[in-house]
Amino acid sequence: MSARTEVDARANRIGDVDAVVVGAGFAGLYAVHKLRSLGLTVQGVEAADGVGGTWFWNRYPGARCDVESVDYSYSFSRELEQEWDWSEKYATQPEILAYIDHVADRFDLRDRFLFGTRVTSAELDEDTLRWEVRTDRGDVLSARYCIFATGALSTANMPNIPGRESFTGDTHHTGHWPHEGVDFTGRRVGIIGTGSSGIQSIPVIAEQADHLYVFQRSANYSVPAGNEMWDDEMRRAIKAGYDERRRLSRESGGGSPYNAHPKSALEVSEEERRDAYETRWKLGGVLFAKTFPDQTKTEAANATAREFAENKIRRLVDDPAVADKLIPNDHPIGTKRIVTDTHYFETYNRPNVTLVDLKAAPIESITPSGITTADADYGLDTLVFATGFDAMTGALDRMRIVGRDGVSLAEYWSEGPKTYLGVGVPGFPNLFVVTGPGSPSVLANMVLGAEQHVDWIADCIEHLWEKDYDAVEASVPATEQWVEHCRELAAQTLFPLANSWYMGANIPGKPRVFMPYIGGFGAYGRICADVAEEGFRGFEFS
Ligand code: N01
Repeated sequence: MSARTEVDARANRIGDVDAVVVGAGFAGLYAVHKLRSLGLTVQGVEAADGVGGTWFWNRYPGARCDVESVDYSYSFSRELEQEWDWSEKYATQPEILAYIDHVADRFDLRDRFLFGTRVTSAELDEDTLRWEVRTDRGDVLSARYCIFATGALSTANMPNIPGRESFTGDTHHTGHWPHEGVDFTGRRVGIIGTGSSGIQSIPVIAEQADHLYVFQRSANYSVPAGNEMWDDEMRRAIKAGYDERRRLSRESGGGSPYNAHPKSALEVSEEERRDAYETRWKLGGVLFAKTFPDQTKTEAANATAREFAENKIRRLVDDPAVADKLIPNDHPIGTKRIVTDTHYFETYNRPNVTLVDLKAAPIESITPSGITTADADYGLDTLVFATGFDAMTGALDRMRIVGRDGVSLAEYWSEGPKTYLGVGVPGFPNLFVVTGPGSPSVLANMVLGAEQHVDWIADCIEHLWEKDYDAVEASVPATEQWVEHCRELAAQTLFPLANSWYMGANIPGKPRVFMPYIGGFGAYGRICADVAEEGFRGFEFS
């Protein structure tokens, strides 16, 4: 029986709890564990039929994490660290989901969740300062605290291409991949999108499909993962080194135990620069963006990294005309998330793969039998949308979250998300966002980020109890200052130049604002700790 069927059979949950946690991904599971350990009554609610969050949904072929498995794992339990064996450097989606399933069972978290159940609204009762939370299954919960662990990349973006619904073949979005998998054998497959999801799945689909057409609007930078299988000796070394790895990660810019070369890219000799890039390239993946500290800060430094990456792409792709199209020319390298790939560029050397350049000839429509661009018709049996997400705010905006004076979160954020520390929002007392906009979030290791946020939220709730307060709320001045601080930090970088999902640029009509905090994971952690130490400076208590 699926969780959804069980939900249909269950009675609606109606009643009072201390906290509602929305989402059963890494963040939500840890929030339930942590708050329960403080003695709170907690109700988790999860739209999916199981735990895992992004790793529950994104089952497309080739899906892996671009943070090393050993780092992209919980640090709150030494026993868990020691008992779990990662099999490779960059874990696949099934292995990460198995890990999350293990955590849910080991810490007995599953029965705290309503699965197959979507929160539709959360409304503040201004008299009692409690939240009334409603779900699509008819549950009505009253909670003192609402913790939104709804993920930064959880709301799939389906572009409104004319004729989309008319296609008579199979259609899939990478973010909602069927559990039973998709067989591409003998099929003419089209894939729209060359972000991380597209670039990870393209080589695997190409191996199966009769022909794969890649519909690329913008080329993307990608660095090979350099993946490795771990043997027992390596696993022993990893387990012995966890403490130091975590310490370095917490102090780092991105939540992994790596720091940039100590000098500017322009300060070093050409040879030293090339060696540094080569070392990072071999290390694999997204960390290439942080080889030098100024790499995403000045165009001149960035140009050196671009040149290095371009040469690599040219060496990997046989046809120079195809290589030209695969080299990005519209954004500084690293200002869109660099993809971590496995044999991506080489895939274009296969005879059964065609790169369709949508900059040269845009899609005009999707037809019953395929895709029509400005200069050709492509007959397709299967269409894959690797078109990304309404990032960081999408999941929150889609719920009706109503705070003081009847103002909804979507209204309050209509010109871009405004938070204090990415965790609190003025007018929304006792509502906490985990790894929300205004925190390092997607720019850092999301698992350590979630732990840091949840621990901080738990400390804040304990502070409320100690002082005998009912509610905590981000103040307007502290929020305005924080939003401005985040904006200033972003303006000192090249990130605002890219039409990225960090900027909301991938969603028509979304305000163009750089959403995460870019001051670094370590710096952010220190700010949060200072705020807490100073009696939660910038928050108001009632
Ligand atoms: O989504 P994306 P994603 N017509 O937004 C194209 C994380 N992640 O799912 O760039 C044609 O990056 C769009 O084109 P353009 C990771 O943080 C991590 O791939 O807008 N094309 C783009 O090419 C990542 O950054 C992992 O011109 C259209 C693509 O679709 C984030 O999730 C794996 C279009 C969307 O790329 C998002 O990645 C997967 C249209 N109408 C994801 N609309 C790992 O851990 C959109 N596109 C490795």
